[in-house]
Order: sequence, then C-alpha cells, then structure tokens
Amino acid sequence: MKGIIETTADDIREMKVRGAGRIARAGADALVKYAEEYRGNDLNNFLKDISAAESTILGSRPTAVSLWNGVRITLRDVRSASSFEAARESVIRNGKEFSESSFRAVDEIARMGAKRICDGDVLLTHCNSSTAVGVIAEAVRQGKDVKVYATESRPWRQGLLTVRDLSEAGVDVTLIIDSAVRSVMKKVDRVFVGADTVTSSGDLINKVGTSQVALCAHEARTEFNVCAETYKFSPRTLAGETVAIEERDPGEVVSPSDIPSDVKVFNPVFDVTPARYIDNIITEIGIMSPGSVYGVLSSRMGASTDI
Ligand code: RUB
Repeated sequence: MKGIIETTADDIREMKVRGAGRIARAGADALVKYAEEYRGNDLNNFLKDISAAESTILGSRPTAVSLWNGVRITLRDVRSASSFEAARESVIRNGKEFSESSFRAVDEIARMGAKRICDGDVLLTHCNSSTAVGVIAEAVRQGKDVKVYATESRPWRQGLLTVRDLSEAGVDVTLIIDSAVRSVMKKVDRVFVGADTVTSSGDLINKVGTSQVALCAHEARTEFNVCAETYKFSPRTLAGETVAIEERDPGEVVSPSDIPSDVKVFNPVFDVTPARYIDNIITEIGIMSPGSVYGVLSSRMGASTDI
C-alpha cells in the first residue's frame, strides 16, 4: 500500500487535487502527516526520509511555485534541528501554519478584491481559481449585483467547477467556450483570474488561455486582475530561473482513434501573461501593480524565507 507521500503526489499528478493553492496545502499537509506517523527516532534517517518525501511531492507537477513554497516553508527548520523530536515538531508546526495562513490569505484576498467590484459589473473568469471565485462570491455576498462569464477551460473543463461554485454562491453566471472570450469582452468591466506562479518581473503563469484573455481585455480596455496569495510569487525567478510549463498527455485533448496517426497533439497546461497586460495583483498584503512583485520578493527573501 502506498504511503501518504506517494498517494498525495499521485493525486496531484492525476489532478484529483488541483489548483495552485490546494496542491500547496496538500503537499504541506502530507508532510505533516508523514512526520506525525513517522516510525523511528534517528535524526539522520528522518532527514534522509523527509528529503525523499520532498522530492516525491515536488516531482508531481512542475509549474505552480505555490507547491514549492508550501513544501519549503514546511521544511524550513528541519535541517537545522538538533534532535529528531525537534525536527519532527518543526515539520508539523510549519506545515500546519502554512496551511492555515494559506486559507487566511484566500479570505483576505476575497475581502480586498471584492472592493474593486462595483454594483452592476460584468465580470469574466478563466478556468477554476478558488481565489478568484472567492473574490466574486464575496462581492455578491456584500449585496453587489454582478454578472459573470466563466470559460469552459478545455481540455479538463474546470469551468464547470467554476459555474457550479458561483451558482451555489448565488451568482448570475454564464458559461462560454474558451474561443468566445473575445466575443463577450466588450461587455466585460473586469477580469479576475488566479495564479500558479507570479515571476519577479510581474509576469503571470496561469491556466493556458489566460494570456489570450488578457490580450482581449487589453484590446477592449477591460481591467485585468490577478488574485494571488504571495506564496505564488516565485523567489526562484529572482535569480533568473524560468518557469517550467507543464505539458500533459495528448489523450486529454483528443482520443487517438479520432485523428490520423501522423497528427501530433500539443497539450500545454499553462501560459505566460506578460506583466504589461496586468492591471492589479490582489494579494493578502495589498493590491499591487506587477512592478511591485520584485520588491516584495526581494525584501521578504532578505528578511525571512516566508515566500
Ligand atoms: C488551475 C489554474 C488556477 C490556479 C489558481 O489549473 O490555473 O487558475 O491554479 O487556482 P489546474 P487557486 O486545474 O491545471 O490545476 O486560486 O485555486 O489556487
């Protein structure tokens, strides 16, 4: 039987758990459970085992830095611990703290983001971001009358989750296919999307198609907002590292039997929206321009490793 680490990595890889915030919490929670149930009391063995667990979790999906940050925050004190018990306790404490602060960040973003929404607004969202959905649901909870277009988001159709979430929150929501974005954009006042990673130059990596949504918004002079907890900011990009864009199985797009055998299928999962198409990044520490991400990352990296 697989243990908690392998099961969690499989669930993330197979998208049973998906969305950048959820996978980050799943990674942290798995490490907590692993530490809680660890049999043994030797520090060196524990460090070796927890490093293997870290690699397994991080190997599940490559693009969302939230997972990397969640794991890193969970394990930040483990390698300097002076005893097995201190090491184990640090994983449990830091992992739990990370998950709790992640939920708090999503709530804070909902509160702040909702302020940007005006009564009567028409909104658009892409894919399924729990953070972006939280913002829209909070605005509606406050009594604002809004209409939302939600994209289907091929091939996984996460848009169906979004319309269900929004409908349950009492939102007037219309599902559109991804290629209908430009057709509706002139009617849209504001776009809200989530983030898998935000680079130090303020570029956004999110569900494939986000950059097309941003271009359409730019053309129509529609406000483009990114809802991103700061653990989606990538310290690794400060050092110039580029973000790996996950490619998934062609069978997710089309059944091989439906196309000639010489046809290739390209299935990238995320894309890059350049900072110049982004008006606001709504985080738990405030609403900022993409140009401010560098400062947040570099000051936090100097003072602590909390991002
Ligand atoms: C989901 C996606 C979401 C972000 C943010 O992609 O791109 O917009 O992950 O989500 P996938 P959240 O379905 O491939 O994981 O705001 O919930 O963290």
